[in-house]
Amino acid sequence: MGGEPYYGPDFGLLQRQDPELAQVLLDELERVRGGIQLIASENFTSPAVLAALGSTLTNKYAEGYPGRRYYGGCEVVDRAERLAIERARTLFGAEHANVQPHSGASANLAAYAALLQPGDTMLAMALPHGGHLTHGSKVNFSGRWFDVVSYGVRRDTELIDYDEVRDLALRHQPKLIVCGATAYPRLIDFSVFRGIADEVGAWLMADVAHPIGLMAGGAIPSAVPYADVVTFTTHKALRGPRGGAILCTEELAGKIDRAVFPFIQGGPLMHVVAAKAVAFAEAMRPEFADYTRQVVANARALTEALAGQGMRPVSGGTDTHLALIDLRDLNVSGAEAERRCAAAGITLNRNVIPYDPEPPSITSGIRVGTPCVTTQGMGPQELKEVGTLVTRAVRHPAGAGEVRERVSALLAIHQPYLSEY
Ligand code: DSN
Repeated sequence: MGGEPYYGPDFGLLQRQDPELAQVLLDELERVRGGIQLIASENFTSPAVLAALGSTLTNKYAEGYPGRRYYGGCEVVDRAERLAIERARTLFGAEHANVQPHSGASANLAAYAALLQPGDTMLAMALPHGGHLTHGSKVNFSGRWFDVVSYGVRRDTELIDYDEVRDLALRHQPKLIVCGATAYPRLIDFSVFRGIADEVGAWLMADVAHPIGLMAGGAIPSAVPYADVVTFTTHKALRGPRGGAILCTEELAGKIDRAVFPFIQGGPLMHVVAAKAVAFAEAMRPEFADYTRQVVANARALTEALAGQGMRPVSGGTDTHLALIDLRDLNVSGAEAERRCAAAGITLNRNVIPYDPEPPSITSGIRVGTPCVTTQGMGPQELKEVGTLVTRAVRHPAGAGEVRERVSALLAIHQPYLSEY
């Protein structure tokens, strides 16, 4: 490693033309390079992805789909979208792909629009147990427009209670069952969900925004063979641009496409679609498979180090890229731990734990993840040290300066966005 940082396409021009805004970009780059990033849903895209994002494709209106647009001049951007669709289908072994959703929330909105009518019943994981806002939270469209029944994790094992899922499905006869989570460190058994969905005649949707990158690299089993619809984001472990996508069976292809456009979105963001194509191609390389296995090994090393120092992992550990840490025994809230870690140069987020007595603004837990640090080239040895640094930052706030020095030493070797990245 070494050399000049990568700033994005023609950064010099931006600096000359708009130094104020250019400084924001520089400061953000300095922020991420000056600390350890443990937010489980973030990553560092490749310079090639950034180049596509910074391209002239952002100028083009392309409502519709390749070969069926409502604007002239789409023959070139059609090629970008066709590449993205074909690469997504190949990468995930899916019958159909829609690469236009602007985000994971938009992908979920489109999936619901394709499969449900307002007032229909859906069964999904509760947000306080690791689900997502769009899985039926009362403050979200999903909770307002649908009759949502929620399942959660068992109090003793902190694992999904599949018996409860089946009982609720039999009792409420949902039209749609949603599996997938944002703060669940364990593997989800998609075959069990498929069986329950078949038993009650429901559609099965897997929102795998978090682990889709690990599935792409083969580090964990894929949801695609089991779910009718798979929604995901492209910017987490998958390491692509910020955005969403949907995979589905051929049977649902028309419904999903019409739900994305014209039902919930207008013109697609063609520069982002192009960047998704770049990321899908990168994820097909053998190095990406190695990366995903390393992400999981690193998460395990980090979690074991934390557990060994009295930071209890919810469910006892992790099978994925993230861990959820219960801080109640330390008498430190998640919000306070987040602040203490920030003071020591470590970025992570407070997170509710199952059956959390604290509200989401405070929480009793923190969530840590390894996609970023793995992209930076760290391995299990470094992650053990990161576990020690997180523990010290949380337990001994007065020693933040010392932790920060060790963070800097680690970052001197492992920095994102150098020319050899
Ligand atoms: N907000 C994302 C996360 O951090 O998990 C999920 O959408």
